[in-house]
Amino acid sequence: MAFQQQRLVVVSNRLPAALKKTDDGWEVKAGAGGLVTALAPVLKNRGGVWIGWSGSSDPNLDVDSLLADFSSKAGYDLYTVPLTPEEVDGYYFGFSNEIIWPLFHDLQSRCRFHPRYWRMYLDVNFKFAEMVARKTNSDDYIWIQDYHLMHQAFFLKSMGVKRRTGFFLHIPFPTPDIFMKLPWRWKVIQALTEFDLVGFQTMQDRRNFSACLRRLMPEARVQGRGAVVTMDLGNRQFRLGAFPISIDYNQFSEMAERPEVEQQTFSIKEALRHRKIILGVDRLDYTKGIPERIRSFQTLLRQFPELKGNVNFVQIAVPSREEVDEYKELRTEIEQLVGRVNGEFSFPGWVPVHYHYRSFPHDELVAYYSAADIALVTPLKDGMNLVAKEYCACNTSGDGVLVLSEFAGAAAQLQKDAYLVNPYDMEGIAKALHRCLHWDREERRSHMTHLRDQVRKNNIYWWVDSFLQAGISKTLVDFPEVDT
Ligand code: GDG
Repeated sequence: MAFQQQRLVVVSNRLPAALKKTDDGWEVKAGAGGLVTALAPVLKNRGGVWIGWSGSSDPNLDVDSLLADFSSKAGYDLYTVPLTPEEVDGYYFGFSNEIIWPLFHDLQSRCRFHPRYWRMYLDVNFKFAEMVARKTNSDDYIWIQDYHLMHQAFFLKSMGVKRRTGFFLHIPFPTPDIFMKLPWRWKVIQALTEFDLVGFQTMQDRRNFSACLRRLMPEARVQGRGAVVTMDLGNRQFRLGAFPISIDYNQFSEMAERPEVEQQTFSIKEALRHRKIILGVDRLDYTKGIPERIRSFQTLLRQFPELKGNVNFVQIAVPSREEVDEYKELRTEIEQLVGRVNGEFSFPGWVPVHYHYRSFPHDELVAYYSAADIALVTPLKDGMNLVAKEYCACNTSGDGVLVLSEFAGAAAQLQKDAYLVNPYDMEGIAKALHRCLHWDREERRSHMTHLRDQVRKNNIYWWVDSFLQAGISKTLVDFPEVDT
């Protein structure tokens, strides 16, 4: 069966629909975040199945009928894996978010290696695999998403269920000196080798994985060259590839040109009195470098006082993992910092930092991207970072500048035309901002044109096709290296 026809089954921690309790009962909304933004248009286009958790652990809630309407509008089937509060606590908040998330972002001091988390992670992965086995058949292509579900192929095989499986890691893969700290390193690596294809965001992530694998399984040998290679373990083989995720370029670019969005863009600029706008957009997460970014803006105003009254920093922070203490503390830290910077510099008619702690409707977000003179995307480490690409797609004037962390996966593809910075270097970022604010129109346009071309060409559909081709085709042809 050609890869275009094979039924696609996406499996991820969360379904692309979020359930929210309101005064009138339950509301079903499309989920936020990179994964949903990336995959929803693809499944809608080709049809298929999405398996995941609904976000509710209420045993009395009839999740399936709540989701039926969403599913028929979305154009693909949804199947829910029910999870108890204990399972969510151990597998999601514990193993996924207190161990793998910080460790894979090189922040090992934030890890809590509780054995209970590991046991719950395995139990929940088994539960997911049982659902996959029940709802799919051997002609389907099973595409597992992200670090919550690294044991899917392992459990499917242990149940004797034959499926074609691919796994994509949305976050970075660390170097051996960091990965080896994981108490269950061998079992995690071994489970990943059970997939037919393991995909990473960048060549560097893929190289890190190969280095860890060779450390733990010295018999492993890489065969081939390019973005997709074969890993030979002696008795079996599997594929490894780098597939930088992207966005639906046309959707963003067209939305930015809709008259009502252009009106919003204009209103934002008017409200800020046509001062230069520097924009940050992130889930509120400690990997995104938000406090460091605010301090860099403070440094900019201190070092270049002529900018006072002429520039605004707008930070949109989308609430994320709000139940977790660390995220609550981060929110407080950011709010205090914003207060400090505004207290230091504001004068009547000018408040330097505009901070929004909420999720914006899609069209308003696009209007902000469109209005911004500079996107300041400075994660401490990031698998890819879709915000960087969305900014380019929305910059239809071609006048904007992307200032990008060298530790975002997106830097590998966009390094030639983005202004790369070290997110920890506040003076370096201040200098970069100052320089970009003074770039002439021609320079800005030339870089932005190249950035937009790159994102247009390597868009979300290109990403899906490259992954599925590597996962489903028998031979590996035409997979040039995707970045350096
Ligand atoms: C993970 C990896 C990787 C943000 N604010 C609003 C809003 N957003 C949307 C953006 C963007 C998404 O959230 C954030 O995506 P990122 O890629 O920046 O980050 P993560 O959520 O951490 O995603 C990351 C990604 O997976 C995909 O593989 O790139 O490295 O960490 O799409 O538009 N959306 C709306 N309102 C907002 O206020 N509607």
